[in-house]
Amino acid sequence: MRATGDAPIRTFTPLHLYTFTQSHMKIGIHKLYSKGPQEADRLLWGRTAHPMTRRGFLQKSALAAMSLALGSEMVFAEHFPEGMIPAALAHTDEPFQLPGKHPELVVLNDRPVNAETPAHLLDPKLTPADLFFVRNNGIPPEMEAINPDTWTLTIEGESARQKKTYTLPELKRRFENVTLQMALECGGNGRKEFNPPAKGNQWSVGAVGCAAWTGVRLRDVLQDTGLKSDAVYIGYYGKDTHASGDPGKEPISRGVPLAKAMEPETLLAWSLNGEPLPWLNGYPLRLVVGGWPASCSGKWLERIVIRNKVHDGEKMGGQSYRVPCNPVAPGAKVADEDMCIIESMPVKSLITYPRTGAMIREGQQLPLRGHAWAGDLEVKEMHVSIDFGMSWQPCRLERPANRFAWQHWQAEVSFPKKGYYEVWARATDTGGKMQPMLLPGWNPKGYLNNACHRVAVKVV
Ligand SMILES: Nc1nc2c(c(=O)[nH]1)N[C@H]1C(S)=C(S)[C@@H](COP(=O)(O)O)O[C@H]1N2
Ligand SMILES: [Mo]
Repeated sequence: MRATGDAPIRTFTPLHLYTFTQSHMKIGIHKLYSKGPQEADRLLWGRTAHPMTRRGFLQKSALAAMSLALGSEMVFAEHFPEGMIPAALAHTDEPFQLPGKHPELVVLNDRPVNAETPAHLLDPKLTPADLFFVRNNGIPPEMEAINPDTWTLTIEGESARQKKTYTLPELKRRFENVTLQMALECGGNGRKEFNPPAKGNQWSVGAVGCAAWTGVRLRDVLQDTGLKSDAVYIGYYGKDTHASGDPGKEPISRGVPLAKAMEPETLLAWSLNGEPLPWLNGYPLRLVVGGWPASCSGKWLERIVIRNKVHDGEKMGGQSYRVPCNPVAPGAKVADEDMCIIESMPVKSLITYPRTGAMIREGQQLPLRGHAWAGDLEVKEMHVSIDFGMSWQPCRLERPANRFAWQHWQAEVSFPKKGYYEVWARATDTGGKMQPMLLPGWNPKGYLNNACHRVAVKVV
């Protein structure tokens, strides 16, 4: 699903676009195999090795994926050793492609998989499935082991009136189906810019996307199970497994206060842009919690617990998805008890056209566009600057399709003379908060960087 209405990029072919600042960090096949051959097999081909022989059994789908890459069927595939790069591919170091994902997604890490979308590929009004970023804390369940017809979701917990299990077809049949556009952004999006650097995935600006999600309201299902009067929080559990292989450990199990869970937009979703969820984005069922860190939106969702206290699952405590309750100096150590759970995400925007490095002729106007979002709030105003924030020009800003959808903006700018410029974009939310021009408050884990997005432009 590409952008609706005006055709993106093509409209502007008179522009000569080239890239002089982009460095695409991608992982080649050798690096991938050197880091973990079994994992590489699994990631590239969906192959899992036989635990005893380390050979043999190659699933049909893995065989198909390999055949596709090699251009013909590998005839003795059952004897091809596990963790070995097919010779036909071994002479190249082509960046590998994630299953179901666009080749230009920037892979930051493959164990677990983390990949972000370059800003210019976020230009469509809704982010296409193959371009939707991926943030995995563990190892996803094997695609082959997932059957959407028998998939179940169990609701339980100390504050549930009963324990109840629903199959996915039952959820679809029994509760009202809703489709909403909602943006998801990783709490660590923009971490790359913090100084001193914060550990974790070095996201640039692309750990965000906005899709049309179809599902049922979590509220309807929780009410069907029944809540005790002391219920205050929910927590999720997914079918993915801990990267260490330890079955006793959860990769992540986060949650939200009951009030957020009960909002009419909080969904149990099985579809993204009208298609089943992509495997890496939680197929066949996930939570979608608008406006809050995407870590609240559990993937491969199997179980929800209704809690009588703040959920204490993996990555709820310590310093995970928390920021200092009060501002701290860059580099400061902050005690766990002085860290507060991130709730609404801050106001933010992206320039999705042109891509950075755009080159235009002197005297030409440059059309600009992008999206803006503001957590639980709405974006009220959008501005751009070509003089490093000395003056700001207002943009046209659309209303969101529904609460939690990102909003589209457009503008045209002209430049006084030939030379190098940067376009900076700044959104303001309905509470009057603006994006900071450089960096917001430093925090130990590098969350919530909502600094202005900027692109380079040359006028020649
Ligand atoms: N089960 C499960 N759910 C999960 C995660 C995960 O690793 N496992 N990652 C979370 C985090 S940190 C983010 S940012 C979003 C990313 O969603 P996406 O991969 O569909 O973009 O999923 C969240 N839900
Ligand atoms: Mo995240």
